[in-house]
Amino acid sequence: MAYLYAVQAVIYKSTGSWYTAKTATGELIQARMKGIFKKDEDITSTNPIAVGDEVRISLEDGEQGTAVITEIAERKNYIVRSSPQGKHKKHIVAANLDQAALVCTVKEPRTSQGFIDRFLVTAAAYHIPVILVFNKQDLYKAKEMEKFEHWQAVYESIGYKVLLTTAGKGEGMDILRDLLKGHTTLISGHSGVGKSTIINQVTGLQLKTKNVSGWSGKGLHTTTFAEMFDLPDGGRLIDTPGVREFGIVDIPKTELSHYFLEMQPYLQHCQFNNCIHLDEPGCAVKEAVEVGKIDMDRYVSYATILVTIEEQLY
Ligand SMILES: Nc1nc2c(ncn2[C@@H]2O[C@H](COP(=O)(O)OP(=O)(O)O)[C@@H](O)[C@H]2O)c(=O)[nH]1
Ligand SMILES: [Mg+2]
Ligand SMILES: [Zn+2]
Repeated sequence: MAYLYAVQAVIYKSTGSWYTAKTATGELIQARMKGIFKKDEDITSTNPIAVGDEVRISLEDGEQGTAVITEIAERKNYIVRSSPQGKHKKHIVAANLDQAALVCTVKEPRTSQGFIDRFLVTAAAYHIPVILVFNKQDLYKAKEMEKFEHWQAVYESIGYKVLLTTAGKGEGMDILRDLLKGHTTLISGHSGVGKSTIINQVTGLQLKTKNVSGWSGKGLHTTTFAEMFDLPDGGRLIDTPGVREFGIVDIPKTELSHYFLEMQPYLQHCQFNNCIHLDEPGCAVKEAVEVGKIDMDRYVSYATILVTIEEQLY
């Protein structure tokens, strides 16, 4: 088979064996991989190409406008979760991100702090800044507002941006648009929190949104594949439907505290330099928790994540 010509493109969608690639001129081309080709040596992932990847494609002669992916550019970064094909295999969710927006809700469905903190750890490990978008403000009564304000204080003091929005009514979208402009942003969060509603607001698209299923309070999944969308004023959004959690991969126990950013100033003051801040004497992190300089719930998240890390892997 002969190839017509080769061009650079960016992967906008992956549905398993076919990829939607967008060229610099904005043309969408269906592309696939042929055979096995070299990819980043240090990644043992179950998917060699992910949304956000920059690739080189060759148009296929005789085929109907389809192309073959011949090269993948080195990734600036990528975010992974453990693969459905095995706990110790990685699945790349998206590549080449500038930042992530985690959409949270205090109500319908309730996002747990554990979920938020696991996401923040993964993002910090990949040096990806995070915006926490608390959506569905219209549903918050005094109790939920109190919860939000507490989280806002905690996360802003660590250095995260925190927004309060009612995407359903377009409220808070201007600030969000400003933060998204010109960047590639991964948008994540539980199903039903309003990701598609937010994407529709900021892109002008009309993606399907889904009612939160009544009895469980958990959302239903509408789509399962990651997909990238262009923003009207420049920049892109990557939707990751169906991704409930990102795995804490590649983080040794002794390094987890580095990704709880507010713990960093205390780390060098622990008595033991391999302190994991659990039961060790002279632990500066635990002292900071005791005097309220580190939020107790954040420490609980830390300890909870710590015990899930399997030491023998490192
Ligand atoms: N009350 C309220 N409902 C919202 C808001 N934003 C989205 N929703 C609703 O929440 C449900 C789930 O939204 P969707 O965008 O599909 O969430 P996704 O699963 O995260 O993509 C839909 O019924 C939306 O209409 C909001 O700001 N307030
Ligand atoms: Mg959705
Ligand atoms: Zn310590």
